[in-house]
Amino acid sequence: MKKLFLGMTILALCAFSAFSQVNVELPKGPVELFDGFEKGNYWIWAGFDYDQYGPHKISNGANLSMDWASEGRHSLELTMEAMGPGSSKSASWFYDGTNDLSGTKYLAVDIYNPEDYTYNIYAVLQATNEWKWCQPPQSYQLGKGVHTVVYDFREFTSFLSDVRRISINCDNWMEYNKESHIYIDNIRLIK
Ligand SMILES: [Ca+2]
Repeated sequence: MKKLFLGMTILALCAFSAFSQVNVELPKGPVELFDGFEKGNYWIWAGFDYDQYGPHKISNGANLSMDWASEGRHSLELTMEAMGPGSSKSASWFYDGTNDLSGTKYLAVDIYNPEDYTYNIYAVLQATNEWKWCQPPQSYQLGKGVHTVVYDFREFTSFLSDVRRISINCDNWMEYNKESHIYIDNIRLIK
């Protein structure tokens, strides 16, 4: 009986952790708002025309929204197609522009997932004429709820004076049978 109780407790804890919120403590350092989506939308979604960079993406929208915000009144709503058996299960939303992000050590983002699905979210910067791929090791499994995540770009310091693209990406291995969405807001640079 004791063993059964212990087993049930462990199961309950596992279930809790699967839906618990991810709140990464912000590293110390000056914080600068990069995009809070209050001054327009500069983000686009990778879709059919993105095939030259890899397989078809399931991202199909990037729109300003007032449904949720962690800073100001707007966030960016990122939408995805259903993830069927033949789907790439990979989505990407990006901001193209030449930015001097010198001195940036970390990128912090608030993410709201209203769905009953878990998403694997990571960030990538591409820099210089060579579009060097700068991908930090962090990747977060985000269940339903509001999360704050931090990506560590310290190993790419020498490239950050000439950033050409900032992308938020979602890779999943499960099959989700309906279109879904997440929201991002308050993208901060920590220097
Ligand atoms: Ca905002």
